[in-house]
Amino acid sequence: MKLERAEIVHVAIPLVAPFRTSFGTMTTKDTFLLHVVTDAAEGWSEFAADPEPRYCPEFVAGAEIVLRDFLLPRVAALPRLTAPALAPALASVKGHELAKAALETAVLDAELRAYGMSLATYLGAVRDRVPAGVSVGIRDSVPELLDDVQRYLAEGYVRIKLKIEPGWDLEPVRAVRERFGDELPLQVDANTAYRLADAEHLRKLDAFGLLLVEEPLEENNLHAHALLQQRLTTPVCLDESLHNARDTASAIAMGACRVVNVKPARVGGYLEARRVHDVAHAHGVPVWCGGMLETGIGRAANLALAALPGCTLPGDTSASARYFAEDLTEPFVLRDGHLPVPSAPGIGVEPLPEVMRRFTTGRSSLYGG
Ligand code: OSB
Ligand code: MG
Repeated sequence: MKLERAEIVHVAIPLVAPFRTSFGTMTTKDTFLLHVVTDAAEGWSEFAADPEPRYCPEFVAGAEIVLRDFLLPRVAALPRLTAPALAPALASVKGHELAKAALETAVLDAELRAYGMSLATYLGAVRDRVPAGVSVGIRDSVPELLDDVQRYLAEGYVRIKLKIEPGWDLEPVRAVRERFGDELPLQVDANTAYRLADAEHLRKLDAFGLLLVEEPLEENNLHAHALLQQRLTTPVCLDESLHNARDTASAIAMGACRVVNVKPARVGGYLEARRVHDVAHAHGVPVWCGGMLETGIGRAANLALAALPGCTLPGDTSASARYFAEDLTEPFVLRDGHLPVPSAPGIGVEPLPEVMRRFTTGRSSLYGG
């Protein structure tokens, strides 16, 4: 393949409800779609981060510059454009995994469409539907939280993840356990809000039979996570601290995590995400596919990854209606607590032109055209 054009479409889509985590409150999904045109086919992807660098160092305006000035020129210079050729060609640009992931995914979408193969088949998916969990944001009061959880369970979600932070941890977890019972698959995500000095406090979570506690301590502090894991019976799961398969192997070897959250965007794309999965699976460490409140474009691809054999825990890939009144693609609908894995070529979905137009806040050409 040869790259002919690359453009980005900025979109801003209101969330159905504000989503609060320990790092901030989101009310709108504000990002861009990346559209690549090659001589063989076209591809789409979604940049996963936000306008502000609160979850990770990357952000929307920065990613646009990185793509335009550093990543796309290297990709355009490739004699033969294929998705696996991207990571080596982009290695001289440090970091920027989320921007690299957007580019690799759009190219992979085009390449797979040219071959008529789905991303799920390409990655080695073993399921055609995957169980859906849901990530429940911090609320002002416990009764409001219980209402949210009640509603999601009524919709069929098979696993609940509560966002926690200091001051919003033991009480909401206890309340959810008391109301919905010990059998409910339940986990928590701190998004780096605690310190190792909080270990005795975090140990109180052990009483609630949680599936895992996600990224409790500082990003990239594998040593502290290993020390914490020694003091907890609840499995530690890493999110922000895992940037590639090598980190994942180190974290597992050190005992810094007993579960892996794989987000393709965070590790530079689906090819590295597959390797993260493989490393964890080879060690018998359960994997699940995380999310970044993606539109249908990003979620379609995540569902393919969630269908791999090592993804033995329900992921954060929820239905369109959990995020948006109107999604950019045909909506993903929950059926018996599961979402379908797209089977059409590439990521299997496309933006609906009319809907995309309504949510578009700007367009720019980054290469060609
Ligand atoms: O830490 O997993 C996270 C959303 C945005 C950024 C980080 C995280 C999340 C979620 C929601 O927990 C996952 C989703 O439903 O897409
Ligand atoms: Mg997380």
